[in-house]
Amino acid sequence: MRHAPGFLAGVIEGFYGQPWSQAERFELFDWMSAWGLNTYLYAPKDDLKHRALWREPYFPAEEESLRAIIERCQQSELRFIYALSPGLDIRYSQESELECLKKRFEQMLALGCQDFALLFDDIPDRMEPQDCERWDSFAAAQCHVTNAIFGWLRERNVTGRLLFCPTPYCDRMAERKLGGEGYLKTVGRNLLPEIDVFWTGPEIISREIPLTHIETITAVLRRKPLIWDNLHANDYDGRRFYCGPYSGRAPGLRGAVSGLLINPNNEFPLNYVPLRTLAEFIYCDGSWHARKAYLNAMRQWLPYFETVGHPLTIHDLVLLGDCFYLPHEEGAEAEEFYDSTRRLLAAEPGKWGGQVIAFRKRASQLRDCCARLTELRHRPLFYALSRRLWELREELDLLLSYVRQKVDGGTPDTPCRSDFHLPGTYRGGMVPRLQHLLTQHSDGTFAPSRETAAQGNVAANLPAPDTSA
Ligand code: GDL
Repeated sequence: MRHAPGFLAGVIEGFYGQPWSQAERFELFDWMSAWGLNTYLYAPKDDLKHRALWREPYFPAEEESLRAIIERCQQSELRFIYALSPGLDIRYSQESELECLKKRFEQMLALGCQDFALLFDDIPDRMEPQDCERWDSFAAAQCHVTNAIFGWLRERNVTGRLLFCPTPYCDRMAERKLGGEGYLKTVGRNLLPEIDVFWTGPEIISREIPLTHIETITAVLRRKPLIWDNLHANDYDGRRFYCGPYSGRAPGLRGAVSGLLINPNNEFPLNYVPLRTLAEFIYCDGSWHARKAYLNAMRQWLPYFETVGHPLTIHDLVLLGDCFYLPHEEGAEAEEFYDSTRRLLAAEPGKWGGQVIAFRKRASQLRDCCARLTELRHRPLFYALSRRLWELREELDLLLSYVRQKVDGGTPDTPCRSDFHLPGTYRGGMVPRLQHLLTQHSDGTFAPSRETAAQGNVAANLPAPDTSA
């Protein structure tokens, strides 16, 4: 499938946490140019000079590494877009602030950069009193600054793109009136039509991006949105990663937006399948089969899993990948394993019968797979996986041991213990304790967990403190 000229397809380095290394970026560019992706957006949230210190110029060494990225993109015929996020503390009405933006962009122009972005996501949605005197809305102030930068770039004969990320960048935020009443309408009206506007869909992490949803936002923004896709981003949950396929989007989306850029996992080596399947989605004819694309991409990823010992099979890799699939769903094999294990544990051990054999086989396959991956030759890939594999293996060991004790250990109500899962070191710490205080229901609402509530009842039944003294 051919795309409109100027259609942006590619990757945003736009997550919180440690930015990718130069070597990782160069490998990314190799993948992208081999697969037909055309755009890389530099926007690592925790590069201090991208956000917190946006006014400070780059040091020469930093310039050199940016120059190398730009040159590498040029050699690979990729569009390099440089993003700056001044929104944490910019004073929109001060000329000196505009000068700081220009200074930074000037520095980037000198390094060969031609395309830019101004991002106003994840910032406090209020302005300084002087700004409020000049503009009646946050959106108007941001549009003013962005339009001014656009004009300034054009005066320098820069023909590249300028992208803008609004403060409410998904439906949910707009519904909550983030950025103030009518924010997006003001952007639609005030922002110059040549400037692209980012949008993440119905949610920050959108399970689906329906076409009807895009039609509505296109009317408001008065332009096709540019999708900033967080489907595979994992910066918000350090225990997970997502190696499932690009999914929940229909091929018709491609014609309805000005581009599709994904902001994927922090750990670069874990992004093979997300990026490979995105590229396939970009070029597919007819309908899109996410699972089929996933299985194909997994086969291509398998050679990265060479070990110093017993090799991993594609079945092992798919089972493992299914445990770290997508934010809203496990892959089919992991889901099936979970369901059958849950059913097994819910039943009386005396009635387990043949299910135990099936459970042991599957759990052991997955457990052995985690163990074998410690012998990966590709160490960066192993290091990216290792904490998650450790955790998965630990849970599987416990389940296997529980089932073994119930089957072999005398009466069904003999308590189960494990010397490797002891209170304090197993699932311990402040974060899990805090996590247990509230429970989330399937409709998204929160309430005190059963344990928390039970403690409340105990407290409520205690005799009133003696205040007579
Ligand atoms: C966000 C941030 C992004 C982050 C992602 C996932 C946008 C526009 N901004 O809200 O930097 O990686 O969520 O946590 O998506």
